[in-house]
Amino acid sequence: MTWTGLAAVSALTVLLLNMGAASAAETTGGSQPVPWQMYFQTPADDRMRGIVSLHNGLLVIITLISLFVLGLLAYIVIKFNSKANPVPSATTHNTLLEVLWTVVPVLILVGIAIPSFRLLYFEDTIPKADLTIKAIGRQWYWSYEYPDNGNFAFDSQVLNDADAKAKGEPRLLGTDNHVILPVGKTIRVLTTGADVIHSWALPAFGVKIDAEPGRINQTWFKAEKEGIYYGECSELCGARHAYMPIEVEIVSQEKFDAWVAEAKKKFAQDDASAPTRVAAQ
Ligand SMILES: [Cu+2]
Repeated sequence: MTWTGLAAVSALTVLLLNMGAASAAETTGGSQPVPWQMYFQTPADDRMRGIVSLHNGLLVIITLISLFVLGLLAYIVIKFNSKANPVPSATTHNTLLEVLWTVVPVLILVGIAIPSFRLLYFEDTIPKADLTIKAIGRQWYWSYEYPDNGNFAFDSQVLNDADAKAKGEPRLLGTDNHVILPVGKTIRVLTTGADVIHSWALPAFGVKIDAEPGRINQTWFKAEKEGIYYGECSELCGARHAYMPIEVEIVSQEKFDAWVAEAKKKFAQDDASAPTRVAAQ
């Protein structure tokens, strides 16, 4: 197979996978998994777009390398088996070949490392945050605190199937109280665990960060479109690990302000300095 052929196969693979993703794409914002989905959820910010494009690039590179190695193996098996080549060559060294098979892989790895590190530092460097929230992983639900908006806090529990259906929420992803955040703002998310290690993950924003007891981790994202985005606890944390979804609704600043005013009353606490609440179950 020629190099053009190999490139065509790789491009086709990427195209097919992307078509799968595109069919699940929504123009209005919001994101959740769909049945039989094999590719990423539609990216909702620069961070996730960066992850997807790095993935697509790597897919082309590893496909080409795999096909190249497979081709070499097939060539050797056919050309140099004992029937076709009864008297093997006694050659042991080839300086040019040895330099090439060292230098070329190094160059490929450096080529991969550059965009990879660029993305890593983009994710790691938190821009000046407009708003901070804190997500606390518990066995087995999430609690949220809004320190910038009056320090109210609430628990977010999974809906049972009947309630989810009644509220029009996806099964095992909808929650009774969900996170609401403004669109177009840099949101800093602090995470911690109250008991064991959990992980706060929101695939459309490329966010996945451990929530560890005794430690605060931080990450960020910036939503471009209003809508409801779903995620799940992504660190195996116990018996009901599968039942602690993450539901984040992105709304306009006005709607957010109105919700904050309401939430301050709804989730008012006796002692603002002790936002940790007792489990509802
Ligand atoms: Cu968990």
